[in-house]
Amino acid sequence: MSQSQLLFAEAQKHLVGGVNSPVRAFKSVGGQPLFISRAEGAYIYDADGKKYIDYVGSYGPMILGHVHPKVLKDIETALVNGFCFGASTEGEIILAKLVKEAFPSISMLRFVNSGTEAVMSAIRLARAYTKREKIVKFSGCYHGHSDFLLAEAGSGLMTYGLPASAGVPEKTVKDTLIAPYNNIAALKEIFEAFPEEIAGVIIEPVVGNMGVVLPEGDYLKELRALTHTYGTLLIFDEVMTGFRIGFGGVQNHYGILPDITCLGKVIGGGMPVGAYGAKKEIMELVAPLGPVYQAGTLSGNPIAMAAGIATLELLKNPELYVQLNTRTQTLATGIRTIATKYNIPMHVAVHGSMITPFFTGNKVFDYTTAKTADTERYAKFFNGILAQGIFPPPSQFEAWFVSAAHTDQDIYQTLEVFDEVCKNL
Ligand code: KE4
Repeated sequence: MSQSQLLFAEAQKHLVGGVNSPVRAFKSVGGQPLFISRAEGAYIYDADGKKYIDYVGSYGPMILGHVHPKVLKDIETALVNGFCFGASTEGEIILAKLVKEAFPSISMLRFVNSGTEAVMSAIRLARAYTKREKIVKFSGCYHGHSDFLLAEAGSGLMTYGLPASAGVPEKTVKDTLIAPYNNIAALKEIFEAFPEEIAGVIIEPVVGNMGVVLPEGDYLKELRALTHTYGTLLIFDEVMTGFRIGFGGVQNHYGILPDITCLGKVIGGGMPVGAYGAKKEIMELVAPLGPVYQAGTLSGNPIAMAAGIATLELLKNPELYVQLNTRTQTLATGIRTIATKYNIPMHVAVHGSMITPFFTGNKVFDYTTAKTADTERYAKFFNGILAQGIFPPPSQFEAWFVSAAHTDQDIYQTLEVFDEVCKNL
């Protein structure tokens, strides 16, 4: 047995499913989950010392690559000054200013410890600000595991949410309405049905959690106009997309400003950080200024702030994004070429340094089309490339992440393995 297998066997005795987050269990691709011993740059090493080119990147945070020397140094410097105080530190101000510099729609923000916390707080804030209770989310979008967002579309036209998880009471999601992504007509119907009841519309403006799915045409512009018309707050969940295409988010790239932005992943540089922010008029409702309660023992943790500051300061280099996004496009072009060469139906979607190869001949523009992907074929592909030292997400419906540490040689080597595996897929 490999070390990963031995560790997984032991882990299953103590940790649910042997993991601390379900996707890591490799359930949808089969086989044994990897246990990682260390990582550096674009590479991770499993418990048996096997090296992989990493396209999981901790599901987004590791945009600079693992153990970036500057980030490491700044974390070490912070560590000797104390781990956490339950009191404010200058680092929280510095990181907040960097986030505001990147996101002009944010004039005030609050740090939390995860994307889930950021989104949960943003929804509470939207409900308090509008004095309304209904929220709209989109099929296939994931916003963390707070109860009222673990909702999926019911059958038929009515779009009331049904619990997407055991333990979520029906009444908890009765105010969660579900619309298809990239379908403005469906959203208009919801607004016409509940013209004065919707507190917020929350969306992954570019979706990462179906795999990468891009907004079509003027979808985001129409979404913004519709929410303005009905006095509903537009919440961009940029936990994954934040800093993924440039020093900012989808909102900068498409020029559509939301009312509230949720962030996570990259802003912590690998340490646990989430954030939500908006213009002052909205954020001033949050305690201690206003009646919206939200708190957190480790929020603004000085070590996490140091990691986030070092990361964002390094990301203020436009050349880094030109190189990173170009390499991602090279990977995408290479995958498409290989798929065509072997007549494998494939839709490859790219947003900055996020990429997903969907094993389907359909164009993927929403959850229904995403689900036409051949997950068995993806599983075979995944296990084939994993065996040859390439580590992508163990699910067809995730984004792959390229980092600034990936070299042209890494991309070339990845495509060589793809060709080898796709030959017999
Ligand atoms: P966390 O609570 O996991 O920090 O963030 C939740 C979240 C919120 N919003 C978006 C757009 C997200 O992508 C996420 C978390 N993303 C998943 C990847 N599909 C994290 C991986 C995992 O759950 O282990």
